Amino acid sequence: MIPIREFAGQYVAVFGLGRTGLATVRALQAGGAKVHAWDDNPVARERATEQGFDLVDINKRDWQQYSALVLSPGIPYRYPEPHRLVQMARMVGVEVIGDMELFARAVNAMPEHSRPKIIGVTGTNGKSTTTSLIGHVLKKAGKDVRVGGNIGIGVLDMAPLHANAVYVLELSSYQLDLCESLKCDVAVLLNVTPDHLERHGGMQGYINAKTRIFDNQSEKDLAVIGMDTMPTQILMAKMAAKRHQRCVGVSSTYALGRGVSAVHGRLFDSQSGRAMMIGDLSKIQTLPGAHNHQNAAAAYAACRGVGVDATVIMEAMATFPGLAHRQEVVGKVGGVTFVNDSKATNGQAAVQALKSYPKVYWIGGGVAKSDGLADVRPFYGHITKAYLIGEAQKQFSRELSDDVPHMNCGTLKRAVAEAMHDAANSGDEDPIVLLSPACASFDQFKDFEARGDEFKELVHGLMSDTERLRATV
Ligand code: UMA
Repeated sequence: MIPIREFAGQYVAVFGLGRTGLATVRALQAGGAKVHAWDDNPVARERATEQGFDLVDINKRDWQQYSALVLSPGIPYRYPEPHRLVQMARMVGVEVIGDMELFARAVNAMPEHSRPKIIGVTGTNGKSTTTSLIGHVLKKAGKDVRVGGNIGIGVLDMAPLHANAVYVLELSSYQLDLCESLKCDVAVLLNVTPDHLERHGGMQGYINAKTRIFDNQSEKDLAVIGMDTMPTQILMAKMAAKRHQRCVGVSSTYALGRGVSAVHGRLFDSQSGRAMMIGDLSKIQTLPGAHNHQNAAAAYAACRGVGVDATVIMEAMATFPGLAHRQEVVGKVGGVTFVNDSKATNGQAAVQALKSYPKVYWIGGGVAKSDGLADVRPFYGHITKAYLIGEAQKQFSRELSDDVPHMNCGTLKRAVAEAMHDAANSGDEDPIVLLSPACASFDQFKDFEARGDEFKELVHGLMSDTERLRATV
């Protein structure tokens, strides 16, 4: 845990008692603050009380006493409209910040020579893979590395700060919105496509939140920018012209004259102006598809940025174990391979998985994003049949129309059973059932992890003993 001493002896309100909130309460209390913690949800309050946290209903308190309101990222801050307690804090001039801001201030309060290094990673898609890949490479390179943030570990729950540590932080647009002082030695922006627009008042607000990752960087710092989406290309042109920091473009679409490119899976470093072949990413099974090659190019640039040798990076990448819920191969049942890509909560993310397989039995649905299947449409040809679940099934059924054979299954359980039946009887060589829902999960599950876990359980339930043993080895 990272104790936060900035508010020692002062009252601080912490709102939201999920992973962020609970870690924040512990860190503030360890630093001597008087914390009033609250959550709108009685279940979350009960859970916190059971864990020994004292709660105070901040709705009923005098807000003049608080030095800050620390808000969890999932709670509306600006749009669609600020939560009532955010409005209350603003009315009385109490600053509203997130856990990343507390972390950033704690780092900035250290003498410059003893600060740890910070690598921040954001983007619409691929940030967890890239964050975890950077962490893996740095660990293999012998660094004292800590991985956290949006990837599932509240930043203040990470090991204490010290000079030789490297913090690799996955940063969501929500977290960046609540943070002003973070200075990343290396900041990675992978891509920007429409997502979470309701929380940022539209696309420009979303882009603004993402680009905050580069705020406070100096000429000694490095910005790694994915060149495969239009907003990031525009940003690269603007930032390179301003020269506040060194900028490196990375791509798996273009062979960049200067930058890091993955061309048909082969990784080239042309940062010096001369292209050097670094290795072949297509041989790494846990990084399938062009999107993962761009993630790897970004991870390579970030690790080079903190001084790791190119050969060491490539060797370490080859041993990357991959991430749960991202194109995770669950196993084979009667010749049918099941792939869990539950993390694909929007159309763009589902496209990345669909691109990797020419023919799949596709399970999709949940709570659709505003653009539904618009991104998926060009890849309809990769879907042999679709099995639809959740709230979105009627909408997706209309969108797929006569172009893709499909059935409304309602539940994941039925979708898995139907897809298994069709795939096993298809006569296809190596048929694949892919869960890559292009939707949020919260109509039927707690989160995408719970959805992916249920998928894996259902698949394990279909396996014979021998297959189950093979899947767990
Ligand atoms: N709450 C209220 N009132 C509200 C809304 C929420 O009291 O109006 C309470 C809820 O009852 C709940 C708590 O706030 O108890 C939840 O807070 P939260 O949604 O911020 O969730 P945390 O558990 O703190 O998790 C957050 C991130 N979640 C979100 O941003 C939605 C996690 O990212 C992150 O791993 C964690 O902090 C640690 O940093 C998850 C995520 O889905 C993976 N992120 C989004 C994404 O990747 O697309 C941004």
